[in-house]
Amino acid sequence: MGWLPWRRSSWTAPFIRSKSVHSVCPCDQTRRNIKWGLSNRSFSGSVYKHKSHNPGHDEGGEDEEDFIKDEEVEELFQQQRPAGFGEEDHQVFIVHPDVKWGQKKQHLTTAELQMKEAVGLVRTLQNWSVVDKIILSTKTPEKKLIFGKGNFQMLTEKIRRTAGVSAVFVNVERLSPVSERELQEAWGVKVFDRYSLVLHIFRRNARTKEAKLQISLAEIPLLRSRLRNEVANLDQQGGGSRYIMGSGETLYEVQQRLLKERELKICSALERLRKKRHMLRSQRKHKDFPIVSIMGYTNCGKTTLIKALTGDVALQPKDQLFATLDVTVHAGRLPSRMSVLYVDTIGFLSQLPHRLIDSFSATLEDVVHSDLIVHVRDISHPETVNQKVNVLNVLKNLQIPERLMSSIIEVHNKIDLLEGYVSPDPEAVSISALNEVGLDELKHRTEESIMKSTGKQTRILKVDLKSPQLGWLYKEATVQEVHDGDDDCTANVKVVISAAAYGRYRKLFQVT
Ligand SMILES: Nc1nc2c(ncn2[C@@H]2O[C@H](COP(=O)(O)OP(=O)(O)OP(=O)(O)O)[C@@H](O)[C@H]2O)c(=O)[nH]1
Ligand SMILES: [Mg+2]
Repeated sequence: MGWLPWRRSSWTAPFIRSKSVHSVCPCDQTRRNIKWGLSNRSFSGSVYKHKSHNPGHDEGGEDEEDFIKDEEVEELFQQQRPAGFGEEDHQVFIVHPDVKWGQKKQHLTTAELQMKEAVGLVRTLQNWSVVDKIILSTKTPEKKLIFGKGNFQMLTEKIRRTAGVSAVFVNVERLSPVSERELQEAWGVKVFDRYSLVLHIFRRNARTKEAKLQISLAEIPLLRSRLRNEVANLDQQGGGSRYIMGSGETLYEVQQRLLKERELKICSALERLRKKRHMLRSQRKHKDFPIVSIMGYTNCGKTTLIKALTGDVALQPKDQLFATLDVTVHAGRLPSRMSVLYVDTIGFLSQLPHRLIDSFSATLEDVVHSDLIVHVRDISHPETVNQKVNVLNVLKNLQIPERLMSSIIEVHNKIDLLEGYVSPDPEAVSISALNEVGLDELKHRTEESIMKSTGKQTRILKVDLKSPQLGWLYKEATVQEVHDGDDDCTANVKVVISAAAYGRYRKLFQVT
């Protein structure tokens, strides 16, 4: 699914939300059609490369170069930004509406923890700061001004009296265009909600073409809101809904049409990236590497863990929310010497507006095709239980097959921060990714699970050294040991091999 230096002390609860991830993007149907045609080893965010027995990591990108040009993506990314999405820095006043009753009440957390998270989100943006904050109760969160009359007046006075405020962050999922406009008018500064703030963070952290396009797509609803507000303003001056002479369209309709065209352009560019990956995959010979998806709440230590498991120096864990915005693949080895591919994924966050998740869910769709999911938890986090619930809800909504859901390995990370930590769940693996503690057990558990899910087996094969059998096994399976056979021309070879590869071996070399 990254951003500002994330202070551990001021930590908060990030986010994935239990919401269907199937998106409303107009190119969805095309995407689905393409998806059905894909091999079962597809990864939207990345293409993996096989380098003999030392496959490296790959962040996807270079191979798609000629398919969609940087300039084309940059144009879409830079051309139209929602208001307030420039490079400017803000001094932010945070307002957290505390809903005490009704459907919108949050049951698994507290207003204080949610405020901490809000502070963390703002601080994730470099050079942004929090000038003041307030938790204010409301019985009418659905109303335009969110608060009752008295509280709203008090809040407005407080904001206007606070020196240096350049923006207000209202810690709700999404403000309606009308609310946004009226709050901006009342407070005289830019107003952000979670959707726009998180998108802002995404925008600053986006590096790859796919991330940039996904962000541009997620920004479309903000552009629509802005348009609606602009037209409302123009109408007040008697302008927006008039027909443009000779066109039969109003200004609003023209701008809406342009936005729709932009949306389709972005969808088509995303589709081209996917098609290209599909093509590249089909061109490569299928390699039998098991795939392990590393998932979890943002900042729980996914990237740190993969770095520790693979020694991949290119990986850069950061004390930031949403440091990883793209799915990347990294090769490592299990105790039997079997090569395995670890997939680093975008972190989850609770109460993230579903349209945002929709845009990024494509990067998670392919997790469905992995052989194992490792769920990493920051066990030192005050909201660790809430985070687990969020992550599992999202996984359910991704329609992960039951075989994967039931074999998830839960990892309790950052145990170095909790003295003498003993997991209450005997099935969980306790580790410190940072200090590389507990990784051997994790690798053994991973291997055990993969052997089960892939049907791989350890076999001892009698190999004819005059034939290319041994070379083939080195390429297609994991050779663990080679011992002299009964004569000079044979060897006994211990391999880990899948049922499919063993079938191919027997057919190719006519072994019974
Ligand atoms: N103390 C401690 N810190 C850790 C451990 N593992 C990771 N961290 C720190 O936690 C922060 C986040 O680590 P990342 O690996 O970037 O987390 P992530 O889950 O990939 O985060 P996103 O990509 O933003 O979702 C970094 O500052 C890490 O150094 C650990 O075992 N102990
Ligand atoms: Mg990461």
